[in-house]
Amino acid sequence: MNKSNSDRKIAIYGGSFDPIHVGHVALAEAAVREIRLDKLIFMPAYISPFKKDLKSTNGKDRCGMIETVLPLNEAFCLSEYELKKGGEASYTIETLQYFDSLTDAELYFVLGFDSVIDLDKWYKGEEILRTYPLITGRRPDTDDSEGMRIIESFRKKYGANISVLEMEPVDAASSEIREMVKNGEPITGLVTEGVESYIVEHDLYKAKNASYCEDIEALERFMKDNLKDTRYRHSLGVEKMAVKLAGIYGANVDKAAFAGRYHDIAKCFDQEKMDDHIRKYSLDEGLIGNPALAHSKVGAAILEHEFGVTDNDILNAVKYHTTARKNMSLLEQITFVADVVEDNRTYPDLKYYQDLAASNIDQCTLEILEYTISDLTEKWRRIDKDTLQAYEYYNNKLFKS
Ligand code: DGI
Ligand code: FE
Ligand code: FE
Repeated sequence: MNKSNSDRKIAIYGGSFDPIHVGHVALAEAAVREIRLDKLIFMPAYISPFKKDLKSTNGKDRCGMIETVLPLNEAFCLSEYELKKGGEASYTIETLQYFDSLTDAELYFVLGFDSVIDLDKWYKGEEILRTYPLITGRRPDTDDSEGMRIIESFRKKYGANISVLEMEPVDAASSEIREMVKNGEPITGLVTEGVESYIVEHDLYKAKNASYCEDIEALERFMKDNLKDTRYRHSLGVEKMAVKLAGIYGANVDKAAFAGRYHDIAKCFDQEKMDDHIRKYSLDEGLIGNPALAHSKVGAAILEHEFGVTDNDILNAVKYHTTARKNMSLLEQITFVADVVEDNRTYPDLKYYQDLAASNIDQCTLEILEYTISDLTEKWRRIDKDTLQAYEYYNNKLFKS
């Protein structure tokens, strides 16, 4: 239907969005801005679960990631039309015809540059080219003369209306992002912060052997059953912050995520349960009656004995996350610091400590210890020997030369 006289413009942006990355968002924003779209509908494609070679994320999570970018632009919205339709028959031409029949607006189709130049090979691709105005983007710094030549030939041959928007160079590809997450490499900058958090919180793209315990599902259940809501959110916040710091300082991102996520696994035990575990695992008797101090030691013991965690660095990161100790490993230090500076914390100097954590982790460690010691002193509570030794150690490390 030719509706080029319509004053409303709607676009459908199709793709796998596995995950949606900054390149997708940049193209969507440019399309809204330059074509003056009233609405841009992200349309994640249905991917058959039988395509076993293409291990793809389920539709729910791909939508969940898209949802986090919707607030970036008033025109953005999401449709589950193709996902709900499912099956083999999810052809673009049918989606476009369906939406076209629903609206008086002029309907555009947004797609990546590489997809446009392939379009005549799609099912009824020629009809798409003849019928619907297309929007794509190109990076000004790449040689795409071959692609532009093909686009020009589509214009001549089919009268195709193709807008090629000049884009900021963004180096993001979903397949590479999945691979990076799997390898424990940071993806900051390649996806928006919201998508990055979503990937961490939903454990997407992880190789199953990248987990460090025998039964990750059982551990997840244990965590959900034993932590209050705010403590659960705090744990995810520590995981996210630990991943960020691991990226900055070159620690193993997967181990940082694991230690961060499960560091407080025993935090919500009542005193009786805590004390039972101290006896059961023959931990220091001095911990009895002191759950604030015991939860880190008990947590490490549970991870080791009930969930088969064998990695000593992870176990020590959990064990010393409350007190710290002298000469911590990078992972221990990251866990200790991430616990205090994660995003859900609400004390007034949070931003200061977050910046310090990212720029000088030793000094951040020292300042946290300094605060802990003065706070405990004020409250007349006993200060653990590891805390005191850690303070002395990091003080010497920073100020003695
Ligand atoms: O578990 P979180 O609340 O996330 O944080 P955390 O594991 O650092 O625990 C904080 C609590 O631990 C807080 O109540 C103070 C206490 N704490 C930290 N270091 C010491 C300590 N308590 C004693 N008695 N001695 C310490 O050296
Ligand atoms: Fe803790
Ligand atoms: Fe904590």
